[in-house]
Amino acid sequence: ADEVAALKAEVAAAGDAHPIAVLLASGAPRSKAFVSALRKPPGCLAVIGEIKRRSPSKGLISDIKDPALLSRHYNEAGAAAISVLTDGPGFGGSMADLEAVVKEQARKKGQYPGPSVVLRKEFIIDPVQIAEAAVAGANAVLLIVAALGEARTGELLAETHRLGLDAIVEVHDEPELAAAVAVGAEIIGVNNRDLRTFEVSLETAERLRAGIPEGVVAVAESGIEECLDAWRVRDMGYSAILVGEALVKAADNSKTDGH
Ligand code: IGP
Repeated sequence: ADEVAALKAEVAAAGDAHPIAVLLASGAPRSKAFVSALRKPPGCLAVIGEIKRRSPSKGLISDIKDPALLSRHYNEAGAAAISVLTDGPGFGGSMADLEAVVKEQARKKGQYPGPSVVLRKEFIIDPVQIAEAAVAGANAVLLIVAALGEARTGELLAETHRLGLDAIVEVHDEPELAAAVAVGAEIIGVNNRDLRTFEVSLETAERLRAGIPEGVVAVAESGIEECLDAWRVRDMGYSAILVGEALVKAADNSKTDGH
């Protein structure tokens, strides 16, 4: 909340010309690039690779020297999208990480098959953070129903679309799923990790799958450690997975691109 207040003050001090102020005033057309990247035919799975340095439950995951290089490795391995944690206190991320990954995605455009789309992973509570994500070049944000409640999730989803971005609406139980459906989420992420207890179980994804309407992109998040886990959620009918720790740890993060 302090960071949001600071960002708002910064934008206000810069006046109407600040790119975030301009975007908030005028909105932007939607490309739907992110949602399109995650839509897969049955039997196929889109992978969202996450740049995750640390977490409250695991502590240090990896000392990532070069987030742009890691995102390129994800692309080379066939990822459909990149998720970048920008939360500093809990996850060691930053807007600089997001900007580095966006820049790399723009640079590599055309070098690999597949899309170059980026999710800003942050505890979003205010439209100014969504505008900040858009100005930084992200294609989507995360909206967590457990933190926002149904009404606020709906408001922020409308703002996300007005600002030209897509949103993953995150749920981890039946009432939250009902709220996500009620507000018209186009992408629903089922988090297998309970953010309060940190307990992880793929049974959450299994239990909630039937409640995700046809036409909505179903994403299984957290706790996917090996191929068998991915195949399990694919067979439940998910079209995408969001993987952090397992992919971060599979890469050699000690190197930089040499720039
Ligand atoms: C990735 P894992 O278990 O593969 O590292 O999880 C991702 O799902 C997790 O980072 C996540 C998250 C969140 C982090 C899901 N929802 C909300 C912060 C906030």
